[in-house]
Amino acid sequence: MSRDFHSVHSEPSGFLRRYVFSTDHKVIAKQYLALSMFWGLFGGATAYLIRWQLARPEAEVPGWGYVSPDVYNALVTMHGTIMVFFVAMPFLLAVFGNFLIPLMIGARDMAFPRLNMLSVWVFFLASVTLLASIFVPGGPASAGWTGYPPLSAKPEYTGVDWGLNLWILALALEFASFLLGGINFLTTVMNLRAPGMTFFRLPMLVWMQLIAAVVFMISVGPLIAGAVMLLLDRIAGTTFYLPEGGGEPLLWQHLFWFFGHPEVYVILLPAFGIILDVMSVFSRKPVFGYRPIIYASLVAGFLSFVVWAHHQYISGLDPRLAMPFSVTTILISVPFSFVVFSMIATLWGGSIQFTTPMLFAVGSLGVFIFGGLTGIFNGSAPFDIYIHDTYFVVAHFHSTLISAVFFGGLAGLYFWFPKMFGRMMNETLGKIHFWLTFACFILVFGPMHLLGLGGMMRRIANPLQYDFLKPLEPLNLFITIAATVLILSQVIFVVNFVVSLVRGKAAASNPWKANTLEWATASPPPHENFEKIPSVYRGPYEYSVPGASDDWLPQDRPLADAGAAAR
Ligand code: HEM
Ligand SMILES: [Cu+2]
Repeated sequence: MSRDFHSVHSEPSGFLRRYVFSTDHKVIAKQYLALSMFWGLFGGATAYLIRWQLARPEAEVPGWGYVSPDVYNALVTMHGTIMVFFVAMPFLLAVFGNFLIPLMIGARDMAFPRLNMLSVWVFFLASVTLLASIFVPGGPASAGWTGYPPLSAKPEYTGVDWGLNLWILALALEFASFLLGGINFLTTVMNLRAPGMTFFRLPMLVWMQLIAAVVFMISVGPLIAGAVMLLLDRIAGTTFYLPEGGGEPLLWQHLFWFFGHPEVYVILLPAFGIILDVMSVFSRKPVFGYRPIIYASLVAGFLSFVVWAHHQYISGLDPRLAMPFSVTTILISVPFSFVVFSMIATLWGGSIQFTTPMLFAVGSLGVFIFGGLTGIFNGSAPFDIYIHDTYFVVAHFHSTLISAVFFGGLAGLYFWFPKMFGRMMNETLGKIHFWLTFACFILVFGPMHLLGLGGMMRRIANPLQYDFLKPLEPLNLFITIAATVLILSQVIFVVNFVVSLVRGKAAASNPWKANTLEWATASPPPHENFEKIPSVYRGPYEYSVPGASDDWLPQDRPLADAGAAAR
């Protein structure tokens, strides 16, 4: 465990060292926030184009023009890639992990601050590479965010040449960036905890970031190897994935989903950490089942490595393999159900305060239950044969991903905004933002299941080409209108964010009366975080302790002044 082994350094004074090439974890978190917000707007714009194309396939998209099938494929590919790798991961892992881990464990910074700076700059490079891929001749990647060969393995098949090569390169850089981040997260929590901060006194958010980092680091290796082989097939004439040269297209699917399914939990777990922390604060109750949640998440993390082929039930997989993968997939819902149960039990009987962060946290739980339930159906091979590659699956994965990224991530941003920027956000605008987002979410993704059951396949630019899909067109229009309102409601958030940044009410150091260490220092925290490294006396969730004078008991408050009757 670390000591206060160096005196506080003063903040670097030059603009470049302070804001651009900073090694301060808080500045790095904000750089990631800026990048993920940029990509969030970009990803939202692609969603808008995709949806209007589907609403009126043979008309021009309002504000854009005609979308050809090639462009449509590129839009879907970029949308998926951006949302998963350039919004969800930087937002949920890099922003919250970087900002909160050192603060929550009582450290002055990450274990490797320069490596941390390298990680954000590698991510910046990945972003530039992905942006550049849009402008090269042939256009950007258009083989889906999953990049399945043989489609992706030969430029002739899509007409996309360097666009897809750069897509692979951008992803490789993104992975490198998150590997650097993961090493830092792990080392920091192992070595830099303040005196008294044992592993079972860590806030949920820290635990979830740790498990996510480990799952990411274990799963991504094979995919990197796979991506190198894909690139070689494209530019060096190898045939790893091309049947005509003895290659095996299915190999990619295995490598992709061996990474891809754990990746879902890499996104989900940090969101769980946020939600559990927020719920505990605003129901003034301890998290229900702190240790069992940690064990359940470890079990889920482990199981996530043995479910991947549930994405491949109709790929020609041996039916004798489909059954074991159905079983593991349905098994994994057990630890997740436990976490969901714990969230509900945390709320149960609490003095709930429906602040904006709490609304988003509870909304996230609701949406996750909704999306998780259809996951059980998808996981069983006999059902999946019917709905595979339809809008039912699109509705399912958006429910789980939006639960994590939109609702979970925004709960965290509204909650920690005062700590990050020293100002409060506007509650009224926050609540309007929540209710519009929640209502529109249901209107978009509820009916989308019906499109899938009606047989509408994903990744088609013009459903009207099929007679049996024509009756679904009014439903498509309805969903598109709701999606447009959903996207526009995010303007309320952007306005609230920007205005609060410059004119929000000044935030106290602990505006929500929370226990964890980040609230024990100023808002925003000074360079190197704490005047003096705090000592930790208890777990993170001592709310409403019987007999205590206040209904909260910060982790760093010695017992003597915690009220005579406190434990
Ligand atoms: C404003 C909200 C959103 C809307 C209206 C929306 C809409 C869509 C649509 C219409 C598709 C095309 C489905 C297809 O034809 O296969 C799609 C694909 C996809 N979306 Fe979203 N989306 C939204 C937000 C998100 C978020 C937040 C994420 C993830 C964090 C996400 C991840 C994906 C992925 C991975 C795909 C699959 C891309 C592919 O098939 O290659 N989306 N989305
Ligand atoms: Cu999966």
